[in-house]
Amino acid sequence: MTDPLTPRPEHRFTFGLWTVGNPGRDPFGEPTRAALDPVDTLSRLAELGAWGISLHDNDLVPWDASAAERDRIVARFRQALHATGLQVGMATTNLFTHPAFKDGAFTANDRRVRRAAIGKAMRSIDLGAELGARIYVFWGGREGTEAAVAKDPRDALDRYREALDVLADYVHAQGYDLRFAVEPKPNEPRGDIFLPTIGHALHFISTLQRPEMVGVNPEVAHETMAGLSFVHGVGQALWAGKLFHIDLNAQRIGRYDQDFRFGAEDLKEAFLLVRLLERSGYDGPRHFDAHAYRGEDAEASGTSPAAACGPIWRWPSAPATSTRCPRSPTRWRRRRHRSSRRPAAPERGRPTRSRSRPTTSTRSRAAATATRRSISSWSRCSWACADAPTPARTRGCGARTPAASPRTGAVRRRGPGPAARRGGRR
Ligand SMILES: [Mn+2]
Repeated sequence: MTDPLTPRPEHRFTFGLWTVGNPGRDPFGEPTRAALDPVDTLSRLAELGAWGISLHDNDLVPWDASAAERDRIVARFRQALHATGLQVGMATTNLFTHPAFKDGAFTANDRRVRRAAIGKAMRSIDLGAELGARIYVFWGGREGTEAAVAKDPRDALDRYREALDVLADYVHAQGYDLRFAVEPKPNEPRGDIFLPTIGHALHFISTLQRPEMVGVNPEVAHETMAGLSFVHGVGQALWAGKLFHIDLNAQRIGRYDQDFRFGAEDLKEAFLLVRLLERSGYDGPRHFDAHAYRGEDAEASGTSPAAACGPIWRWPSAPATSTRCPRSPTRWRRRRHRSSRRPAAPERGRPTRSRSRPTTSTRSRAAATATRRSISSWSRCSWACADAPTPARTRGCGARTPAASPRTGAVRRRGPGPAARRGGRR
């Protein structure tokens, strides 16, 4: 008889390619071990009963790969997915490693960088859709400041919102079955990051043009860094019908981003989180964003997936698919029965409430046209634009985008923003 605590694909455990394949680099030290081939990672995860993987564009396709190389790499990876039966649970864009993003991506003060970031995100969204991802995460690691005078937070939020609006329109125009999830974090690598907590992100989402297709991807470590209760944050996201994805790991309050294994710190909070997710009927990926220790190989570093997820690996999970609880079969069945009579949890379907959509009904036709134009120009925008040495090269990149603010260079939507609706800026 199969051990009910042995992980199986129906438990929906997923791992980031960047976690299992983490080479052990940290801010003070170079890598301690060789990088793993993503295809090898797939076979190992499949053996261990994982459901899927997640990836940044550059976890799979190197930064400087040619179009032909990219196609070759993606074809080989797709073949491995097919062979192992693993799914891509989530995809995202690396908008933080390249020096061009030193001042941010969507919120950078340099308009060329903002356009290049949107172009890179579009190509990465294409990759995610091609690999079958249904969730697309936005972690704005570089969207912030060290010197607060360098960036008015209101301008940054305008730019951030515009980028997500354009990308949501792009997904819609391409007909992709993809929803967005914003991942909050208070700091690191920036001194302060915009959208620092789940609550900030939930409000920001309510100002978007397509709020129904955007939710959150909260991470244990990120909320805990800020000293907040992760369970309460996740609870509010569930309550709002916005828990689209979740990043599981562990963290001590007030420290740097430790990314320990889930359950490695504060077991009570970990238990309460699992209890909340199970009771809520959350059926998205159970995604581990824990980094392996800095050992020299898989054994020493806990790079092996079983070690990377710790106690949660034995999480019985998904009552609907568990046949019995080894400790108390009767009670387990009773709980399943009760939960099956409950109305569907809000995150199971698309959100039904529409009162949090202040912009859509008031948005002018002109603004819609401007956004459509932006898509067509930005989607042609090449990454090279960010490093373009001459104005002549940049003119071809986003030349038809909406007018920029003469003061800040921020590209604004026509029509009133939230600040104007509140009575204007002072
Ligand atoms: Mn994360």
